Amino acid sequence: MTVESTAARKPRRSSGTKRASAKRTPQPQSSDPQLVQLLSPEGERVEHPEYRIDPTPDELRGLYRDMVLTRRFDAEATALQRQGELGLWASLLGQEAAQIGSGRALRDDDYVFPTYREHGVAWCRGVDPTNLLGMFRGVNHGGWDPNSNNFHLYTIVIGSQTLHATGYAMGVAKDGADSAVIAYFGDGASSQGDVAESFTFSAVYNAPVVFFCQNNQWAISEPTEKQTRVPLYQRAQGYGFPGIRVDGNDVLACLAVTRSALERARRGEGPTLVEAFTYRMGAHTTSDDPTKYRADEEREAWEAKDPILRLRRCLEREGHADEAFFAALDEESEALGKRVREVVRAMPDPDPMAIFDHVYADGHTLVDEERAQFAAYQASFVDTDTTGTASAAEGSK
Ligand SMILES: Cc1ncc(C[n+]2csc(CCOP(=O)(O)OP(=O)(O)O)c2C)c(N)n1
Ligand SMILES: [Mg+2]
Repeated sequence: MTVESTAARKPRRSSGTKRASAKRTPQPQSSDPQLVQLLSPEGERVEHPEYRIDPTPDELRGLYRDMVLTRRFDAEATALQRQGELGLWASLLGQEAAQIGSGRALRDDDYVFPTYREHGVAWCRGVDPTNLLGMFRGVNHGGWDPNSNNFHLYTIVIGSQTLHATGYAMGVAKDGADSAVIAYFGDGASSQGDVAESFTFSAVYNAPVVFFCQNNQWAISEPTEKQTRVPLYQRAQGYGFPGIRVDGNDVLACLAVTRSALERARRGEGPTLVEAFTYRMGAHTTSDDPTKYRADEEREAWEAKDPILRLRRCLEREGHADEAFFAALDEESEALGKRVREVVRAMPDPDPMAIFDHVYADGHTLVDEERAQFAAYQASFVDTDTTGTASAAEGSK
């Protein structure tokens, strides 16, 4: 060993010392035994020692229909944002299997705590897709009654819904009910303290909750390597509950794994972390431009694993769907797009003063003051001056 290399290996304390650059977290391959897969990207069934599923042809076609209609709805919402009808949209493109598979594993009495991207899960819960758009159009603060479909409102504060889900699940257990709770969150959210606290509480209190992490590889422009040094599903071990990684582009595997985790919760065996390994094929939201931070080849590689194409290949391979089925579904998709467009455009603007309602149950002097100020401001836009003298707008300055 040369003198130079010994010196280079000595730890130095100077603040200017450069640290070794971070290693990339190994990415699993489709053939990874730790990745549960029941359908290959070519649409062939894959055997798994622990997870099996035997859907009828009708159920297979149903899952396909769910994914196609969800994607069509999502594309329409993206277009509506581009046309100025929505302020923002967070597309689920590429994540249809993770959402439909897990969503169809739920029972009606189970309760869902979503992020802002769970349009496919909302679909499975029976929430009218047009209701998802009110908040993105800025005409309401939610758009549906969470208790009508056991589907909580979209949550933008990253990771916070895992705490809501945990608390709710602890309540379910206290009630002695046998329903389960599922919390959706992303790879980026896994770095939040709220998620760590949820893991601790749910484990210690044996709460009937499934943590469903859609690892879509990106948290806006931050790759998963910036969130973790170990595969995310392995985090569960440190909290004392099982973690499982599933091919998030395989709807059958997502259905089987989520169903099993929910059953475990119902049996009183506590939480499970499911990491659905998938890919966000679109932008983070319509405000984002992923070409600034990721290579086209990455997206192209994932296109070959498209969740919808995969199930279509399976349906065709096994002879469960013919051209008439696909043509009818195309028609249904177009009708959905048309309905979404018409309903959104007809959404009435809210009364601007309504923002002050429901801040406090019994009113508050500060809110009353702000309401009066805002009312005066609104009135300042009313053109009451027809004589050419001072207008209301000037008077309010
Ligand atoms: C507490 C909090 N911090 C930051 C943000 C801004 N933010 C919005 S989305 C996002 C990334 C979330 O990434 P991930 O959890 O992987 O979910 P994905 O958007 O990929 O579905 C961030 C940082 C936020 N909404 N809330
Ligand atoms: Mg993400």
